[in-house]
Amino acid sequence: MDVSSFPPAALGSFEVLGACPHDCPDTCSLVTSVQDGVAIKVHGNAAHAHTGGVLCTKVSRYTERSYHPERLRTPLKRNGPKGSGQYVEVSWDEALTDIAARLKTIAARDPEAILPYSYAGTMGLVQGDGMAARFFHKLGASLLDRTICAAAGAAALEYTLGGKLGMKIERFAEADLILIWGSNAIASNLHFWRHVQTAKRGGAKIICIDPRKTETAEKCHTHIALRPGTDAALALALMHELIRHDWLDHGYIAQHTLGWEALKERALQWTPARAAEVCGISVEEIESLARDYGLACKAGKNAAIRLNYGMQRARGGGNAVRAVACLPALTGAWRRPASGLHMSNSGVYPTDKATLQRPDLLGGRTPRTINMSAIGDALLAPASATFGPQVEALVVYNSNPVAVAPDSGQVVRGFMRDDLFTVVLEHFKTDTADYADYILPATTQLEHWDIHTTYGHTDVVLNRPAIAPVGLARSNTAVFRELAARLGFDEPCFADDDLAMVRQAFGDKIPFDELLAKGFASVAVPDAPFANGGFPTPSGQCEFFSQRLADAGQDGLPDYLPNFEEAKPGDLYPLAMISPPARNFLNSSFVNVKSLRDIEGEPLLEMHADDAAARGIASGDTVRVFNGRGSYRCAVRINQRARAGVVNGLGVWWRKLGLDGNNVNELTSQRLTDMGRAATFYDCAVQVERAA
Ligand SMILES: Nc1nc2c(c(=O)[nH]1)N[C@H]1C(S)=C(S)[C@@H](COP(=O)(O)OP(=O)(O)OC[C@H]3O[C@@H](n4cnc5c(=O)[nH]c(N)nc54)[C@H](O)[C@@H]3O)O[C@H]1N2
Ligand SMILES: Nc1nc2c(c(=O)[nH]1)N[C@H]1C(S)=C(S)[C@@H](COP(=O)(O)OP(=O)(O)OC[C@H]3O[C@@H](n4cnc5c(=O)[nH]c(N)nc54)[C@H](O)[C@@H]3O)O[C@H]1N2
Ligand code: SF4
Ligand SMILES: [Mo]
Repeated sequence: MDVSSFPPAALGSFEVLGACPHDCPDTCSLVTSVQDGVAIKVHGNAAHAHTGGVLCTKVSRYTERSYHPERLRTPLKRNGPKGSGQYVEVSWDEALTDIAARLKTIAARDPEAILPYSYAGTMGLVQGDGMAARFFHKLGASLLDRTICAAAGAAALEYTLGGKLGMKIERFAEADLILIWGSNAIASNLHFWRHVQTAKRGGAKIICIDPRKTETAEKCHTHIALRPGTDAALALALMHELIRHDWLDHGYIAQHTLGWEALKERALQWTPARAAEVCGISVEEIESLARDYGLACKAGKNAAIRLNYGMQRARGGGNAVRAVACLPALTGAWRRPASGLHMSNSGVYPTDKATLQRPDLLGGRTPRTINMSAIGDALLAPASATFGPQVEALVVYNSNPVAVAPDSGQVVRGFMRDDLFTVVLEHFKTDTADYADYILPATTQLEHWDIHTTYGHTDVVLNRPAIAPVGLARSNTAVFRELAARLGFDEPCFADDDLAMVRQAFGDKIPFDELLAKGFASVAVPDAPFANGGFPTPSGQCEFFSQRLADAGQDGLPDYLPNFEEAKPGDLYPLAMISPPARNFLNSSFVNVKSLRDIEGEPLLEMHADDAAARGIASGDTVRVFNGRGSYRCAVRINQRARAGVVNGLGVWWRKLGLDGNNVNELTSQRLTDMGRAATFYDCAVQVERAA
């Protein structure tokens, strides 16, 4: 196949295979229909089993996003106060020359005063941290701790199972019992939901554990609406019941686990009554869940847990994931391929990060690491012996921190600093772009090469350009290549083109011809990875007790850690607020696509009828949601989705579309989780009142 024929010639109709770039476990294989150089429609690839020819609503509107009238088409330079959104068009040459000069001056003083900030706007290995990582490594810039999403769960899984590995997602179709724990699959993991439906048709029982009655919870047989941040208590009480009824696999425990006696002692302190109190649910709900799970496992049936990120965005998120991840080893559920647990399989890929990202270009330097989940504090921190130099320059790509990072009042104060030089590579004038000194127009997935791994299934998916760049947009790689040239970086890797980098991602570990021909290729992963133990932990066992955690001064056993902000009745801020994503947005992406925004309506707080009545609030009222960090006004909807004591502020709206020019992250905090130094978005106490 002639790879130089992408994007296809200007005239004629073509179908181009691509990959969905978004931060979603499904990583769909896309087919873009192109007519005379214009992308007409993006479809799901029917030949890719995980995609099954179906895309979510968001990405089936991808052309609406790519050709959006507000798409950035030229580089822009700020000519008004920070945050005013006033810009003038400049040439690429002018922008890049000035940016290179500014970075060079700062780097000459101290390269660690420069901070790259990026996340998963695209999950592509090349447009993500490919050329950008090479550039910042060579520069010696500060490193970024990429903790905003999954770091607590990832660390917890690593401590317990040894890595991000678990059941194959397609095996859920054969399960007899599925626990969907901390996941709104219909919204955020649609292709997994197909397997749940298959299992359900085959007679499986489906149980959802989620404080919110989501569209997923509604379609399950049972919904357990626990209080946010209490999953570890629930999991320990389940262990209590498994022990009490002897629904255990003693052979598996003896052969393949570490710390059983200590865990048993801990779990026996967690009676269902005690956990029910903590979780705000009934003893019967706990006993019945334990019976379903314990009896299924004891009978050798397939009991599968889909553990997702909802539970780990609170103080004890790592402990919660550890507690749940112990369950399949206690019951021997790991023995069968359609049984066990899946959180992420992203650990299976043989990605050649050393070649892609070139950490060797650091040349022995060890720059400090700045935590992206506390970017507000980092931008406002003065130089000090512990912090290092003040951040003088920020280069943002693939992320919209002003909207998505916690405690956005503080984030905005940081971005407002007049002495901070900010460059934002973007598709749109996002909330973050409004604070940039330069905004550089970036290509979308339809316009560049890339290659993708995923955290849901176990294939590699190739993305090839379907159309030429819109306007003067340039790929992230092109920008960092140009900046490298202007800074005189002459290592050959800075001249690699995107296709060369796509090939470097896996070298010969994935047959590139197959990728080119089909658009995807599978990685060999064992069915039932822990059927015979073989956990990639230091002990080779499933580590109920973790010596590594104990050495780090933490509890070696999983335990329940109350939220930082417990939100008890009578407290100044007595309501717990969670802010899970709206179904038709992807974090803050797609909020500006009108057809999708119209489905979501407006920024919204869901509230239980009792909490509303106590405050004289009626559905449709405008309410003020507030705590010590800030205040946010939006419409309220009183419905069954919210449990008593918990409000749901669906995210992540663009601040500039909010009633007061802000969003729900005005209220969330920068405090970090027990493991992984991750964000605690769902550990947030608020008060709500009717707004005037
Ligand atoms: N449509 C859509 N899809 C997405 C995204 C999106 O924004 N929109 N985001 C993508 C990204 S970046 C990610 S990380 C994933 C996230 O997807 P998930 O891993 O599913 O995580 P969340 O959506 O954060 O939360 C999932 C569910 O957990 C619930 N939850 C909140 N707190 C708790 C708790 O303490 N315990 C329990 N048991 N449940 C709790 C929430 O109510 C929510 O329904 O989805 C991806 N897919
Ligand atoms: N309150 C609350 N806040 C949350 C969450 C929550 O559940 N509640 N979820 C958190 C989670 S899980 C996550 S992962 C983070 C996500 O935070 P982000 O990773 O920042 O995700 P997005 O908001 O989708 O912003 C991605 C941006 O990247 C841009 N982009 C996409 N592709 C490209 C490209 O090729 N080049 C360039 N230059 N730009 C590109 C998009 O236009 C978009 O503006 O948000 C977190 N924030
Ligand atoms: S966002 Fe997820 S479900 Fe939607 S197309 Fe992309 S990978 Fe598929
Ligand atoms: Mo995420």
